[in-house]
Amino acid sequence: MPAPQVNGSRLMERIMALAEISPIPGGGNCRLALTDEDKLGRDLVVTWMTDLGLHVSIDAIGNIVGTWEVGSGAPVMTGSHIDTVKTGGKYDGNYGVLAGLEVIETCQQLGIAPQRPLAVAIFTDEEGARFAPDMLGSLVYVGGMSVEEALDIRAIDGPRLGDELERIGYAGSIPCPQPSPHAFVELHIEQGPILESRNIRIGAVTGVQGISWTEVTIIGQSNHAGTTPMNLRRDPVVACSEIGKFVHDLALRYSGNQVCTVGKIDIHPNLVNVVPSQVVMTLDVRNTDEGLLQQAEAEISRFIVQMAERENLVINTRTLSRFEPVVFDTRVIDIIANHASSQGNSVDYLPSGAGHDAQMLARVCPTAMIFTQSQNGLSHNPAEYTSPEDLEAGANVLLATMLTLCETSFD
Ligand code: HGY
Ligand code: MN
Ligand code: MN
Repeated sequence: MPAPQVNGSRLMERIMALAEISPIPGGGNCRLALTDEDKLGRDLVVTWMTDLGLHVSIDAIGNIVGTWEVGSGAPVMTGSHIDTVKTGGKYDGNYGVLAGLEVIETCQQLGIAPQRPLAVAIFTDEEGARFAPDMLGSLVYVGGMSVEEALDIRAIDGPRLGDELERIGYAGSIPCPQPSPHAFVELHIEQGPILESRNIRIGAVTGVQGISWTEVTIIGQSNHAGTTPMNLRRDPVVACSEIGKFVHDLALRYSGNQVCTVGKIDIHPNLVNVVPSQVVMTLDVRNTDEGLLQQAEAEISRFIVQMAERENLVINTRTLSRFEPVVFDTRVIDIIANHASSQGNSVDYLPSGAGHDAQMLARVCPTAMIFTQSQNGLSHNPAEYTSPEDLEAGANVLLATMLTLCETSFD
């Protein structure tokens, strides 16, 4: 009996329909977490879930779970996110959610009756771009942060998370942590260059690298740009520039999987003729090795103290996100790799450079991920692209993997 196949064009139709919500030039989307645009995306996918006859639940942090209530016991769950960064692509997160719906619709149409319920989750605020930390909804889902603490998080534009959840109508009543799924598998684009460079169609993901986000507030003294001699200045931009260069050079010095990014800089008062009074900048530091990540953090902290002393500044730091590297369950990884190759795909193993909701579900149940290629390794960019053939191939691996997980005991 040939393996069941998803309907690739139906999957693409849904991906393109969701991409119509808050499109940006270049073909991507801007649906920052808990904005009106995010609400519109949520409403559309909930409609699709309801049309499929799924039981739709919304929990206290706004996670949405659509469950096809067949079989018995804890569900096999897939899912991802549909919030985006400001310059997001069509596929980051969206693909994994919509492929989950495609898996269920395919089973329904082919009369496949899984032994366990199948669930598709939309986790709140995976990106962390508006409300840090990232993977917030799945973190709360598994009990890694209390609902109360999460609801009080402030957005970079000011609002309280709980108030935004109420405002968009997704403040659910189901408490967190939620019951653990039987197993979790997330389908996602790689968002990096590895699969394409190896000419591999499917990635069996071994884990997720460690993530360290820090907000650095550098306080100096505003002054006149024309009258203030250089030796009397307390200019926070000098420290900001040197910290930016330091973390870049550190990443090159560590090489390997070490990456460092300064993604956000806010200068106050941000005027041409005023020596700034304050700079707030962010550091995104990652490594697959926890020891090296801690070493990098320690070096950066020491350098920041030196900058404060040398430039006569006050520099405060605040951790926005800190997650250790995660290793996925080899039993799930093997199921993915076996299905991928038996379906005729080239397969390889790789860690994820990006954070994903799967890294949180891995705390509570057997979990792994499936990757498909990102053209030119591009992501968090409206030009993000994965071919329909690859998207369909990934969804077929997800279908087979979820059905096998339904029949797999992990005792
Ligand atoms: O930051 C990340 O790795 C993910 O996109 N939230
Ligand atoms: Mn993502
Ligand atoms: Mn992302």
